[in-house]
Amino acid sequence: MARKTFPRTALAALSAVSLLALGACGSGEASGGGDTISVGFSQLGAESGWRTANTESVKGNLTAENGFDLTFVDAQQKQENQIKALRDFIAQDVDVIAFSPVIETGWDEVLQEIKDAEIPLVLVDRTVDTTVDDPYVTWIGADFKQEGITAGEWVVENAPDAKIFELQGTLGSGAQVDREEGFDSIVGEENIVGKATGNFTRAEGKAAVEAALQAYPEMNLIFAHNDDMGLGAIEAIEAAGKVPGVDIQIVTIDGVKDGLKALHDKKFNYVVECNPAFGDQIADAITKIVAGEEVPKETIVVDKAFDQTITMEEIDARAF
Ligand code: GYE
Repeated sequence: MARKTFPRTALAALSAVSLLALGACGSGEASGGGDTISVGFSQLGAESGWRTANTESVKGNLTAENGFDLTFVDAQQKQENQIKALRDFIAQDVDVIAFSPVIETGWDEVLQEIKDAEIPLVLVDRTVDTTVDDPYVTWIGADFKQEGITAGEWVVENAPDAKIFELQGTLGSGAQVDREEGFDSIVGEENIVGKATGNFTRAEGKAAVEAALQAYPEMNLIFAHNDDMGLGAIEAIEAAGKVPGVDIQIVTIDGVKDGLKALHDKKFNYVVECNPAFGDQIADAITKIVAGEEVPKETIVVDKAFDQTITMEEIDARAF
């Protein structure tokens, strides 16, 4: 698939193009500061604790003090809003565009427009699946498939006979597609009694588990693609008079504070981290691109995993 390959050949050319573009229009013209880099950032939403932490990290690093003029737009999980924001950034002729795509497909036209405008693109967090050749300079995000594999390995080791319900993230998003592929490859499809999406939100996660409790009375383990949906699952399970973490085990991905507290309270059983605090790496990549320096085609943000032995000190010491 196109998004899985990271051709390096066009990188040098793109960097050169970005330099030329900067030379032609004048870096930081709009904001007045000689070295200011204007960045249009299309965030996909504010659906989860992870996303909130990621947004804070982006805004905390792409600051005026650090030399950036940031236009930040929240798309509220709607692709059409993201496409509009991206077109606005092209019209503004920003120095660099960064965005986190809500789903993988449907970007071909706008990615081509960005390319035609010769604005370097930094892909953040989620991946794209596009026919456009070499659409971005660099991608920074987590290895979602590996996160799913790590979660699956815990299940195989600790609950080998589990009847699993998989609470999927936004369907068609890189985070959903790859986590599911990784997890299912380890536990085996035959051990999964049902699947439904909770769109990465607490409310929709709760609703999906309410329905699953009816549809799959045998389920005794939920794999939630993020903490927020797992927290919604806790509410649904408790409302049904069952004990989360015991009657129905819960494995999640993210490791935001609320998720790790649920793990410490033994309502979650295992949490695979997905670190959202990589705004510094985004800022660094953008600075290098504008300076014409080479950047790697992909940067994987490193994740850990936690079990119920986690302490409150560890949780309190975390930045997100
Ligand atoms: O796990 C989830 C968020 O794309 C990695 O999106 C991100 C995911 C994250 O809504 O909480």
